[in-house]
Amino acid sequence: MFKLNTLFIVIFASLFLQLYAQSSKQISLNQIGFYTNAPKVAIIINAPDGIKFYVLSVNKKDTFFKGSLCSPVQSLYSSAITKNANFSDFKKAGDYILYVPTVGFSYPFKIKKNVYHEVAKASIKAFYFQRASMPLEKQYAGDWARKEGHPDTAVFIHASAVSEKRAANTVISTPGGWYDAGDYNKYIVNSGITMGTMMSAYEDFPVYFDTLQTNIPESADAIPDLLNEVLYNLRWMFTMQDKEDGGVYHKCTNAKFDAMIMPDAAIAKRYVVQKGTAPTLDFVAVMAQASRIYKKFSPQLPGLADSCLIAAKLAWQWAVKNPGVIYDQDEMNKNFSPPVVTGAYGDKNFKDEFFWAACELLACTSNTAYLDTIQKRSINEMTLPSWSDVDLPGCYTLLRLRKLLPATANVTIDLITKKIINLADNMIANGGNKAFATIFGQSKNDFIWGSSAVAMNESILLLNVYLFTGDKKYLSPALGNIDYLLGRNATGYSFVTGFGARAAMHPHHRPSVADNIVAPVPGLLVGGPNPGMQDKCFYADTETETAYTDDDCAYASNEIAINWNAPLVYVANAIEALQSQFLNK
Ligand code: G3I
Ligand code: 9MR
Repeated sequence: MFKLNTLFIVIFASLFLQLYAQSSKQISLNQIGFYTNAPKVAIIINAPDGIKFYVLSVNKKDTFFKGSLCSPVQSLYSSAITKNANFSDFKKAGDYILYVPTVGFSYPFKIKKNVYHEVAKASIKAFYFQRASMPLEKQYAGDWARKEGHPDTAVFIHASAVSEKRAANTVISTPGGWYDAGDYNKYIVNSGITMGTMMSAYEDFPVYFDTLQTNIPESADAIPDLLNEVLYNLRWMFTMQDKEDGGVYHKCTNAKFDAMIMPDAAIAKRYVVQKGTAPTLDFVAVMAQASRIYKKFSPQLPGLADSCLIAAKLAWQWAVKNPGVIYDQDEMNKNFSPPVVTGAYGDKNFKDEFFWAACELLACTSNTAYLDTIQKRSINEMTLPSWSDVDLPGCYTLLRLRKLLPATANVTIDLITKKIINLADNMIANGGNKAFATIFGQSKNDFIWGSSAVAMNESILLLNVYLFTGDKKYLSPALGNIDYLLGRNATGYSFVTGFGARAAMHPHHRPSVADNIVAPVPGLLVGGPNPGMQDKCFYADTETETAYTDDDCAYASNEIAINWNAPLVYVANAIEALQSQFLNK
């Protein structure tokens, strides 16, 4: 009888557990985990009143922590009503799940040191997976090994890009570099902000990066892997400058986007199109910053730093002579053939590009001629960086290298410092988006095409302000946006492929779609919620903060892009470098 009863209880218990075996989508939390001493919050969506939450072992046998849910909050950007489960006081390293009676179990998560080490490394490795003009070998690429795509050794001068020595259809060679995104084109403007962000990560955390290995073909050399990766794109950028006059072509591209095919199958004719002020100035900034950074590696890379600076100065001269050359693709297509309909990256305001380029040049030449341009730029309202907005990267450089700059720059730098601190303080002043306990998402305007990168650029700002003020109040909000990306958001997805039990599986990324491998290429940051939904795909959820669909059709919310991955590289690695602030002593 006793045995029968026990059997009955076991069967009943296992049925009960199976009922809840599937993790509840109502529990949004960072699906990777937390540092021991960091804030730890899960968000329970539409939970009944008066219930508690429990932190359990993954096998659900042991209960480690019990707490009450906070009062409900109506989200401002969706119909979700959320309750906060705060278990920051629980600091024991291990593997756990959260249990909320009547709601269910969360995805598993860890509490430990180095908790973001793998995602931080993968965010850099993602750039290796984006490399054009070389095969990805199994020993580095694992399951995602693939053939070489786009040698780009025979690229045509488009009719829009004709110059005295380069008639239409002249062939040039512009190999290497990273594919921009889910498409296979290579755009200088977007490379600009991407490279600036990656190199700034190195400049801010050199000791950390000097030993970080990502298992790429260059890993055995004496150069840190982050800089090996950056160098791959830098060498491509060199080839996009016309050495005759210093101007830089806007992009190396097909006329039309490829189908969803592998790189080696994408063999459409490639062009470089019109030179422009934006690509040329972004090129200046990147080359100047590179000349500074790679100088340290002159024995391994003889002449590189000098070549970068020469290229930067030549490009600067072109931009000064051609200060207003916009890239207006529609206009271009009225005048030249074939029409080019790939990504436009068509900025029209170059004040910030002049500023950034001048900052980087000042920082490596100390030539006060550049200070003029810097001082002329009156930045009324600081805005987060994006492909078209590059004031802040310039500001970060001035602040970072302040001690090395001419004293005449001090007044300007003081002013900029105040404005940046102000921007950061405003960002954290009201506690951010209360429904998800993140700084990101407090404004409707955060949810743009590539919103994930807005979150990461906010964190970069906060981390920079921490670096130059030493004030720790900026750290937890910066970390909170990592929680957002890894699952504590209104969609419940982790937006980093390969990381988290419910991570994006179907990014708009041609190799991931075409390679016949179930898992997407790992370490890629998808764009995230974008109520614009310009792709016109089917979205089951369409509210501001839920307008995301894990479908490879959805390029407006589920594409990946180098300028989004780069701020993830900065933040995930910076946080790992600074983690002692979040660990129990
Ligand atoms: O600037 C306006 C702003 O004033 C307005 O409030 C807001 C309202 O939606 O729109 C803003 O413009 C947006 C612009 O990005 C700047 O953020 C446009 O709506 C939006 O359509 C535009 O999206 C860009 C998209 O290309 C389409 O051109 C994305 O920023 C950009 O990241 C994306 O980049 C593509 C490349 O073209 C091709 N390769 C893939 C890559 C990623 O999707
Ligand atoms: O694949 C393209 C993606 O990289 C771009 O971000 C996006 C917007 O420019 O366009 C995608 O290409 C689509 C094209 O614009 C319209 N036809 C469908 C294409 C997607 O397969």
